[in-house]
Amino acid sequence: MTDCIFCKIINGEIPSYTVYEDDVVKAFLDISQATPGHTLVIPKKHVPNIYEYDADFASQVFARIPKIARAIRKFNPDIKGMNIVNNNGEIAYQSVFHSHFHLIPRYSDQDGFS
Ligand code: DGP
Repeated sequence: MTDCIFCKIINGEIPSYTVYEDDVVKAFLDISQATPGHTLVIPKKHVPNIYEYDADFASQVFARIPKIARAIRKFNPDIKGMNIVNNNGEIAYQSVFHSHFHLIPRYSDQDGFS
């Protein structure tokens, strides 16, 4: 999709810090880090939200999330937990309309993210 920020990140028009990439998803650091290591996992195919996932697409995308979560956790032993968040629709605080999953590492109960 030509006007989509995340499609531009996938095709390299907008730079990003890549955490993981394969033929189905790309994972990169969120520009606005809720906590250090805050990563977005996005499908390479442009879909605006979760309602557009069929079962096969969902299984491909979802299967990759635990692997990426483990890699982030392994990278920093101070990570004590992780929130995984997926916003759908403006009312649910979605601001980029290319489906994505926030992987937000948690360090302590005072890491500034609630
Ligand atoms: P959401 O509110 O759930 O739609 O989250 C969108 C996230 O996308 C938000 O945390 C900021 C991030 N974001 C927006 N533009 C860019 C960008 O150009 N680069 C990166 N790395 N992240 C972006």
